[in-house]
Amino acid sequence: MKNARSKQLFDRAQQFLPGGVNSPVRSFAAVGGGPLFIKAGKGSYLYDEDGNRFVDYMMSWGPLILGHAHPQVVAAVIEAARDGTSFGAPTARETELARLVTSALPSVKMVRFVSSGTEAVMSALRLARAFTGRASVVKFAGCYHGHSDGLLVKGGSGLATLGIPSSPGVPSSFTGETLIANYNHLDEVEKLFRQRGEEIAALIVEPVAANMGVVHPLPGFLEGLRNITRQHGSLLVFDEVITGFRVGYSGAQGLYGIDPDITCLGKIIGGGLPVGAYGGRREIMEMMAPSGPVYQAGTLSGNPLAMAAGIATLKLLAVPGVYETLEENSDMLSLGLEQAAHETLVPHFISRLGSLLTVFFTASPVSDYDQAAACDAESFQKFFRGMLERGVYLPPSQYEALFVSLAHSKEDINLTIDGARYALEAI
Ligand code: KE4
Repeated sequence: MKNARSKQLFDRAQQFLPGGVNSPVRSFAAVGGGPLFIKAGKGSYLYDEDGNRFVDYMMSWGPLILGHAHPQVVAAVIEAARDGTSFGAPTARETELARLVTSALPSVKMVRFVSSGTEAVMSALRLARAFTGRASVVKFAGCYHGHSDGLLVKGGSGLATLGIPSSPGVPSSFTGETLIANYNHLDEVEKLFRQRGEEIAALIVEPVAANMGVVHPLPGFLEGLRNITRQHGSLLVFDEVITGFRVGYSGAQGLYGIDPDITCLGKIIGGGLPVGAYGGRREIMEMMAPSGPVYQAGTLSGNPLAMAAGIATLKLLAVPGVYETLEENSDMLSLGLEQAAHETLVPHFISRLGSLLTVFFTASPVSDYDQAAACDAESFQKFFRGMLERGVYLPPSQYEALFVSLAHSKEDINLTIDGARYALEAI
């Protein structure tokens, strides 16, 4: 595969950008070799600077559920841009996107737009602490909620432990109020709340984990979190930055019938432009300045171009049959990958929910972070490389999800399955 131009661009990028990228996971560090520099995306395809075409399952890490450069999304952004790119003042588009979000998610009566998922989560936890008057926050090992200081933590050994900073530059005083439990281990959460419930402002969870690979909540897990937090006067925060409008038009909360107190969103609601959001019931959200005392602000929050892209995207997702098409094509992909892995005798566990999918290289099911971390990273690396050689671009990490879009055709999926047979035979 030609990659001279990407190499040249990567060498140059590393002179000006740490690691040559603006987000670490793009660096291909987990899969070896340098990253490919992308020139364009169209529908289900990525085109790199060396003229290679790939069927893309990274899809910008989730926002592009309609595929790259959807004509109606592009047209909406161009139309908005003709009237200016930013005003720092309220616009009708912000209210329209807020209306679409609140009508899709019954637990969200009011919403605040920001510019990233990190910003949404950081603000949501500040709000939860203010609303409850408490300081501690519970998160799960293997769940990722953006890079705000208090959430860059890793669990110690054993049961729920105090968060230990997982990055230099984060003082232990910033993570001392972050408590860690294991995903799908409700017993650990029960014990933690018995011990410290009155100190806990919120528990934040990816309702379907997708940052340790796709890991389903076990039956009763989410209901248990809802009951335990309610019982102790803590808020339940659903981080639906990935699952929001991905696993259904009403997100994971609609799929599982759970009403969180605060929901965080991102990715899809921006249609590929920078948008994050957090929302919940009125009595909570009205604590946010200027209606209440909790401060949060942003120069480009509610940016008109991003709002236009989000509105166009959500309107297209509201068309009947959209999620059925995603389900049909994602199921076809999953079955094909399962068949290919079975034929090549490669130990695997394929985890799929809707158009989110992960191929774990392990012989046993994955339901928590320890099991995900025990997967064979070398096999994943060979799989990634083999797929790239056959024109299929996967997220460059075992701990990410493949994102199927409405632009992926049955031909794309058959090409992917053929590529998988080739890639798996090399393992
Ligand atoms: P951003 O700040 O990257 O917009 O969102 C942070 C975030 C919050 N919550 C969840 C569940 C997320 O998955 C993310 C970000 N996702 C990663 C990929 N899984 C972004 C990719 C990257 O860091 O470059």
